[in-house]
Amino acid sequence: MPDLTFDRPFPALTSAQRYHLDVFGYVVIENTLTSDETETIRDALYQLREDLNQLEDPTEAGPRVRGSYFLTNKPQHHFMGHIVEVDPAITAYATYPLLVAMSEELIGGEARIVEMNAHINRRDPGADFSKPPKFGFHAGTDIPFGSHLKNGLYHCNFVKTITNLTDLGPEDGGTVVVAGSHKIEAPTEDIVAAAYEDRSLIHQVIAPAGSTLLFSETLIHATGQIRSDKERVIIITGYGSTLFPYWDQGILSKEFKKEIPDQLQALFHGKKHWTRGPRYRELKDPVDERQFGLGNWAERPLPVSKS
Ligand SMILES: O=C(O)CCC(=O)C(=O)O
Repeated sequence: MPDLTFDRPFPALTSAQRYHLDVFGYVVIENTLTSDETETIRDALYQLREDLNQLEDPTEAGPRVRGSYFLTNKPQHHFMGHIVEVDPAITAYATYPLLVAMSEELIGGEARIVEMNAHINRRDPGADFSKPPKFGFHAGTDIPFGSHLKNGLYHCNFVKTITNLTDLGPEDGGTVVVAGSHKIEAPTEDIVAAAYEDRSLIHQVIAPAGSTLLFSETLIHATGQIRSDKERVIIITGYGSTLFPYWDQGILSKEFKKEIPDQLQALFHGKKHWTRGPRYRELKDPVDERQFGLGNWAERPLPVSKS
């Protein structure tokens, strides 16, 4: 009997979105969240920052707030780790059928959550705006291990969704990527040097609040430079193939574990075996147009039987 799972669209991307993803290693889907959902998640993150700021030791070693802690704690930058059980709206984001399905489409198989965090950041007071910016470019997995092709389409076993909860104009520090680097097996520093030589190779997220960047972790990426007066808030879920372990300090509380319904077990815990639930499309396959709202994470409907 197949493992119990929950209903989600497939394919989740249009052919054009899938093509963009293949060519550049990323795609931005605007307005995956409504403005109310965006505000609710943003408020939950502001509250988390406030709660963490009350702690004597808000680091990984400290007592934590519902599992979360500061990875970076500077006046201009709060990076909050392991936020998955901080607030039901945040858990709903991690289990949002549309985003899970988009990630699975890029993985080429069933997904599990491997990482969840958020950044709230402002312009760096020490930044030198007289020169073109340098970024903290990195990738999360290497091309030979992370990638495979099926039906001519690119797949990666570690992917991320980053949703901006504030509007991102050109000066507002949207994530930057070296376009197409998910397929270039040259040393990262050589690719980055080429991109600094021709900055049109560096693409930056510019999108209204509530939009989602989906990318493969083979793609070289970084935080953009904030030049405006605006604060940026983003929420990130990392998804991997179900046979992968959790990436960082992802210890779920006993109370939270008890709340996870059967159909979300694999999404939270992965699987102990190697049946990774392949999910493949062809480029021409039409998008599944069913609408899946953010909804209530503990009540995700089961798949509709096709018989
Ligand atoms: O801050 C950002 O926009 C990018 C975050 C990032 O580099 C990551 O999640 O690996």
